[in-house]
Amino acid sequence: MKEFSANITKSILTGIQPSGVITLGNYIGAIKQMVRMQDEFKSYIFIADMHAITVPQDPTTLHENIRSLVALYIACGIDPDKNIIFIQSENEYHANISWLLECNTPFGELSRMTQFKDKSSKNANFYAGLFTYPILMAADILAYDVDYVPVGIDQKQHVELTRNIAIKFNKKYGDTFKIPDVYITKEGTKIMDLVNPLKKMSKSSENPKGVIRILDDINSIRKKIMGATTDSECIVRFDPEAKPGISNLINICVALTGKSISDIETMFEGKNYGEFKRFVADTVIEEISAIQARYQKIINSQELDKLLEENATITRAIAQKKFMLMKEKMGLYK
Ligand code: AQP
Repeated sequence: MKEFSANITKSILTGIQPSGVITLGNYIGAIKQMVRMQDEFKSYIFIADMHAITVPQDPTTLHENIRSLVALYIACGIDPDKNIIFIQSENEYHANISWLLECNTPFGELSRMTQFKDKSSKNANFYAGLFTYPILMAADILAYDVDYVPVGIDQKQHVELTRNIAIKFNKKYGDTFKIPDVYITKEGTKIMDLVNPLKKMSKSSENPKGVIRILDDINSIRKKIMGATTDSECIVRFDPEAKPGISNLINICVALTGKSISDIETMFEGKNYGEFKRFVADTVIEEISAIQARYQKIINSQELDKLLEENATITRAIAQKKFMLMKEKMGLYK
């Protein structure tokens, strides 16, 4: 059975929702970072399918996206021998732990979550799961006694809630959970929509022209980049406020080439946006076509099934132990 390297002592847990095929934003903002962290931390990387269903999903598409995301994680460089990649809903203890935590979370505290306020205001017919989502997230984290949770600033409040729930639980019932720390990921890597560069590039976006998906065909990726919104200044200059479109394309180049912003500005001094966009398109296509080639080899392989089965067993055993301890502490029948 797989074990983490003995030299690595600190652990993290992170996940992505299979709410659509992942975007260049998810790749740059989350996956590339997971790849960087895999030699430094024991990483539990999961497919957050139970979080995805807090908003309506088409069952057939969701099912496809779950397996596809596992294959994409690996194709993007997440090493299945160094990380534990697993599907959240394959481990029923996440939901079991979540319920016990739900019965230990003050309603008032949960009501303060700003992401819920944002998301529920966009759709009047939301489900209760959207409200209790942060408690499931607390269960995901606390089940594995992880040290850190790498998140963007938008998720910081949820990790703080997790800490509060765990601290209160430990105080009430005795030592049960490790208290995790937020690991705030670097700013500046937020990739924006190509059509509306004031909006984040999102999996569930309604306008496909603004979003590059990792499995898009190469010609359509080129078209989307060539058609990206820019400005009339015609100078490749980084200025997110005055030039959000061009700055977004510069950010994409910086993330994929390792060059600095000023390197890119210098490279395109006196050149037009068409030339710059061609460079951005070539850079993105080079990276994405390599990922797509690896993906094709993985998606239908039996090794993927074996890996998921093995990791479901490993993570179930860990989370079951935590669930049993919680039951005992809370006085439930054991
Ligand atoms: N545009 C982005 N730029 C940089 N990072 C991004 N992430 C998402 N979009 C960008 C990061 O990817 C991870 C995915 O998290 P998630 O699937 O839980 O949900 P999300 O942040 O809501 O991502 P999406 O793509 O916008 O999904 P939908 O459309 O379903 O809401 C996170 O680490 C996030 O920071």
